[in-house]
Amino acid sequence: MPETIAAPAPANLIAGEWSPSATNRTYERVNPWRPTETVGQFPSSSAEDVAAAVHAAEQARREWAGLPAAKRCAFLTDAATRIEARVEEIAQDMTREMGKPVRESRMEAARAAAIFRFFSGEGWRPVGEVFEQSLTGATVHTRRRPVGVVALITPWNFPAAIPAWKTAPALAYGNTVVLKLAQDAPLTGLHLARALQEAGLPDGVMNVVIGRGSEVGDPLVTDEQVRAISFTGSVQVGQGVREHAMRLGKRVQLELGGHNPLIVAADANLDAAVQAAYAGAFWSAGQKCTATRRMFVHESVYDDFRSRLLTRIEAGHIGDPSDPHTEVGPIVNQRQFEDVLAGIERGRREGGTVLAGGERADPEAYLVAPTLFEGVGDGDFLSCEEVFGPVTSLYRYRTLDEVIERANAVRFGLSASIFTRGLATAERFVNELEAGILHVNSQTAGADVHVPFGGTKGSGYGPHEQGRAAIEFYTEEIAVYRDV
Ligand code: UN1
Repeated sequence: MPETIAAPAPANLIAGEWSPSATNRTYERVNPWRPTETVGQFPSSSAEDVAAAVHAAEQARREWAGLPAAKRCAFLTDAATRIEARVEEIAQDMTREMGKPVRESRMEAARAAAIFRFFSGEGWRPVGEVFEQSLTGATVHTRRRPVGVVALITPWNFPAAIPAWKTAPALAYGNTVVLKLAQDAPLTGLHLARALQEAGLPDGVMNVVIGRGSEVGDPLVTDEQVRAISFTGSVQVGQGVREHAMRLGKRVQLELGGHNPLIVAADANLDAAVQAAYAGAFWSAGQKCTATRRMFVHESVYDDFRSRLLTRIEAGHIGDPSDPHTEVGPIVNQRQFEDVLAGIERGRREGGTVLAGGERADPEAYLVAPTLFEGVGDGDFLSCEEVFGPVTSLYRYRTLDEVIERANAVRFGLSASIFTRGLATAERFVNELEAGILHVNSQTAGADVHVPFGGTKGSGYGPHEQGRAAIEFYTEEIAVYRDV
């Protein structure tokens, strides 16, 4: 085992070597809870680093694809064990670098290990189907083949889970990888790379590049040796990635924003609905694309729900993300923090009433108090655009027809949830809500590792991620006609 991997070096990983950026440029990442505290210096990579990483992945591609899947997956099993052993260390780094409350960081680090475990099992699954030729009865069979070099562009808000759920299937199905880690949270993803390194993954099979999207993203997407791009991030950047990819004839998968509704029906268990509303809107400071942005409450229970939610907000623990009781920590960086405050201001200007929060909650940290609006019009900014923070709005509704229509009246379709005890109500919601992930009596966020994940409408593009669904993106299916 090379000695250079003793610590998660704040470096790129190219062809099995931890290396600084080609220009030696670095940037400093600060802790969003205490922005005077530096988390580390990281490489500020450029097109040159991307070219080296892609080249390494291309060199490693044939040999890796030629290994039996079970052998490839043995590396994932080993890495899963290493990640499990370091859940606490990974969680602490995650909290320090991007401000996720440690209770959620721990769950996420454990989830990354579970994702590696799930995909390690893929080495033992069938790789095709058998058919009879229609005229002769001779055999036709299909086979899944890896796509080749894949680029994985990942965000800061799930810095363990998302790199894991792209990397693990990419490797399991025989692709080689260039993983771009988010500038705001590189340390967490480096733990995953280190675990794979220590498991003995052959050099060049997985490469990691850290840097700015504008400097690293474009050369990565346009490099002709990159055959497929999986991207999670903002709508605007995602659309640019898709345009480039389509023009160049590459496979592309996008996970973008959401504007997720929670519906509280007249017959809901209100206590459970309030807990889910709080968690969905405010945990991780609302920095999830699955966070609850709109809460539609039946008029008969509106006042009751509103006062219980305000009590819950009052009782919520906000502040230092390294405190295990904290539920709402800081916003990731100053720019995002200012965007969230600007979104709140716009909500006020357009006539919304702030029932709770609405302001900075700590003089040093990028902390925004859980913010609840009322009186926001359906066509207003807050009802349509994603403000990536702990900001949500309450709406009153009368009929199921009306609420389904209003819930669907956004360009996004990632997740949605309903609280009801009525089977018929739940059934209509399940049939008619336009979203990729529907919850009956649970919050809008959260995703199980073995279940397909992805949005509809403007929330995503291409095949879903996670579970066995991931095979669609990371393999190409071929048909083999066998005659004698
Ligand atoms: C979750 O809700 O646990 O970036 C996962 C995001 C989503 C992942 C959400 N792609 O917020």
